[in-house]
Amino acid sequence: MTDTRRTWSEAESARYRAAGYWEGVTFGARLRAGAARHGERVALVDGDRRWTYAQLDAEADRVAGGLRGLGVGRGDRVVVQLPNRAEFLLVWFGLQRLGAVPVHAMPGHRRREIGHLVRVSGAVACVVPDRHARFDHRRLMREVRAEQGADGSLRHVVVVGDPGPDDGFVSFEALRTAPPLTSVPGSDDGGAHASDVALLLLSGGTTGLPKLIPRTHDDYAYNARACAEVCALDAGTVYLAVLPLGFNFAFACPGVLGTLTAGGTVVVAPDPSPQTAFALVERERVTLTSLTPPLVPHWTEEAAAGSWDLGSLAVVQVGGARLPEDHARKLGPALGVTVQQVFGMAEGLINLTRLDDSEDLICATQGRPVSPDDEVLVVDDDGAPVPDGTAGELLTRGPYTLRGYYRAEEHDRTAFTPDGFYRSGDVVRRLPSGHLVVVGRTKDQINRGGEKVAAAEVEEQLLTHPAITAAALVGVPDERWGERSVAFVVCPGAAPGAREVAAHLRECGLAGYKAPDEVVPVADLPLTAVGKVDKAELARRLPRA
Ligand code: J2J
Repeated sequence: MTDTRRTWSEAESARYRAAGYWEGVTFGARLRAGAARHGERVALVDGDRRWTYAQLDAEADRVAGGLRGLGVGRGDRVVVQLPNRAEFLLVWFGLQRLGAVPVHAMPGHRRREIGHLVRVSGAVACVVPDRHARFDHRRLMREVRAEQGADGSLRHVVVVGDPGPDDGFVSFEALRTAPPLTSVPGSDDGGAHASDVALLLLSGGTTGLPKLIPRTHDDYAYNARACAEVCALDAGTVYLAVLPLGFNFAFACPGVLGTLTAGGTVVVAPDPSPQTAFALVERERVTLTSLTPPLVPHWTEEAAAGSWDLGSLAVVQVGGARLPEDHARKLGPALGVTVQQVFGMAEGLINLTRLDDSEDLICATQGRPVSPDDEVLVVDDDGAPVPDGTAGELLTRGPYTLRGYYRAEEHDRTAFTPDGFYRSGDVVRRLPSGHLVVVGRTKDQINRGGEKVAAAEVEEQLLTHPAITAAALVGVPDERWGERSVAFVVCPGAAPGAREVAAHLRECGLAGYKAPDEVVPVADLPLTAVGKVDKAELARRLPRA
């Protein structure tokens, strides 16, 4: 299949290069340069294991050597589904060294999501853990492999840990002992160009099937650097990766890549609990971390209750979903940090509150764009710009915002305006300072504490349940998650309960976090004047808790 990706025009590209946003350097070459500059500094910490920049660079060569032995090369896509462990980054940089393209999967993804990612990306390999969170990923990969069949693109499954018996799965450890890719000029990145796609991120999605987001070396490196500048990162930065590494927020806003660009240290946290995180903050003198809103009350409570030394921690970012203002106001004093709100999207645009913003801006807004060349339009239903202070849909275009999804031309026609603005589906108000306040959304998606659920994807699977003849998934306000999902179902006979529905969706191969929190039987689904399911009306019918 050819890559018909829509991208920036020549003129725009020239402008972004001239402005210094796009530096023309691949991630493989960046790692090599980082090793030359920061060689003996610690780049990565996972438990008792540590890698200096020089060691990380050498490790990327080893992993690349092993992957090349499997036939993986420039432009090949590889689905990476690994939990927060150093191996995520060893694999990621190994792929960059070959000019290959990691596809970021989430640890919770199951047969349907992984199968879809493999199919759409045409991936030649998947990298998975043996087991994680009491789930056997080898079993999942056996199912995916069987489903793809011999005609599919998938050639290899690499397992971090025990590959299991006679499946033809490759052990990551064995891969690392293959002859390393030699460090000769030109072998830094397999000959990739900085304008090539460097990675594919998964969109939160609004349709039946999630879309892939192509990010180039040029644009993604700028994304990380622009965020790093706003956060004033330097070689003294110690970033704690609490959220999944595959999540754009933790990876590049500024996250892992921003920290490594600055010569700092990345520490991976195996779980997001405040106990685990605070112990790492103490031990590694962490300066920066990032959270989603549901974690905030737990972190705030534990900081007050425990006797932790959080003195090194300077900034805590919160984003991915709306942070209640009073949670924001309590977090800073409880941890003794500056809070930074982050309103970002894997598609591109990142908004950050500034470290020296007033407390009101920090607590009550979701920040402003990180690049002077981020173009933001707030428009009404007819696409006409609205005055500051009025709510409207956020459209955006700029040096690190995609112009088209990966192999999704049909979808692109509605997801972008004719002049290349991405329709975010977020409803915002812009203040005269440029700060944005997220007030709602036009897209049919549920944001469950930062985890995005495309209503259409779940509804499609709900209809495969024999008892359900019609279904609508609706987001309703929730104390803990910000929003929870309620499935309204029409059933001629007995309606299944939430547990049965969850089991059914699991059978369908859907990630667990997409199962509805509640299932409500209804006689019929109300329609709007234009004949769409009236989800606002359904939400109103729900008895208030
Ligand atoms: C309200 N809604 C928000 C916020 C994202 C940094 C931070 C987050 C993401 C992310 C990211 C929000 N308040 N503070 O990629 O780099 C909702 C919006 C947005 C969608 C994007 C990053 N921060 N959102 O969450 O691609 O609806 O990226 O369009 O997963 O999350 O989701 P996603």
